[in-house]
Amino acid sequence: MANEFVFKRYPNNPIITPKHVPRANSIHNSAIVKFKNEFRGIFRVDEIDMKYTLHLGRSKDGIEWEIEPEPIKMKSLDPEVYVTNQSYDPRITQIEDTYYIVWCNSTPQGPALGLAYTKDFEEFIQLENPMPPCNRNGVLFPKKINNKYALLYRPSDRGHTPFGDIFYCESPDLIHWGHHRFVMGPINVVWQSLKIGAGPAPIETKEGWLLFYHGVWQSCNGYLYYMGAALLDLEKPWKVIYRTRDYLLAPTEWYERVGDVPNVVFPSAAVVFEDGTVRIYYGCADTYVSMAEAKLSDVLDFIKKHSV
Ligand code: BMA
Repeated sequence: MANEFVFKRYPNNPIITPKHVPRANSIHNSAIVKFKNEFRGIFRVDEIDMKYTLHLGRSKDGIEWEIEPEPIKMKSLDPEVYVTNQSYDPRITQIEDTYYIVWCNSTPQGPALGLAYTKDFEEFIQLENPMPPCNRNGVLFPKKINNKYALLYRPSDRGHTPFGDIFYCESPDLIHWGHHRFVMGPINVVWQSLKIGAGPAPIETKEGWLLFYHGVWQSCNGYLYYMGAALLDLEKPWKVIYRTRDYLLAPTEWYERVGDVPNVVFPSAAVVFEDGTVRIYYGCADTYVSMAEAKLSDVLDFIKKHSV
């Protein structure tokens, strides 16, 4: 089965452009979930002073969006948690009736994960810093594993790192994190040979946790970002059962090729529908948000047939 037959891009991509927010330079790498009978999103908005912040978005169908012009103001139980005016690349995970957001703060000591929750997408409460800098691409699993909250993250450095591995850790209370395990790193397959990072919240399937991730390689003209997927063990998610050799999505369309950072597809949200469709929302060229859909069963078949 060819790649093109697994994920189909929405014909009217990109669904979000900078025009959605008056001060936006670009809107990309954003998190979207179903909420009641609607959709909610946390959007990464880079403004015209190039400050990047998180904005709330609301949608009835997941395609037409209204995005708040002002960034989300989170409340914090502890004034010492990372509070920065530069926040980016959120992921949302629903655990029971609570939506947890993990994102990356630009701190003077480097990129650092932030963690907050909301129950209504009106009030956002920021929790303890889950990890010291430098860290990116954090995302929670949608349920406790072995009775603990479980998080994927990627140690990094202060710049656009030429390395990146996915790690796993767990916590009894979302405050104390431990049991750190290596999950997977770059491999000798060009599009994922430099670094990788977790995408949307893992999806539970009978065959394992389905994890979409981005893989990066470096050409003579900079970094290129692709989407792959893996199946992780349900009980021990640091054990990789299958991992795609062939990519599932590559930057081939104009809106993925041309933008502030060319040649980037950056999966950051996945919504599963009752008919077995999985919809990926992904950042495009650090400028737009687009979506692509596939049958979950086709994705699982693809991963198994095209595994390393
Ligand atoms: C990464 C992050 C992402 C971005 C990507 C490509 O390091 O900064 O936000 O999409 O680079 O520029």
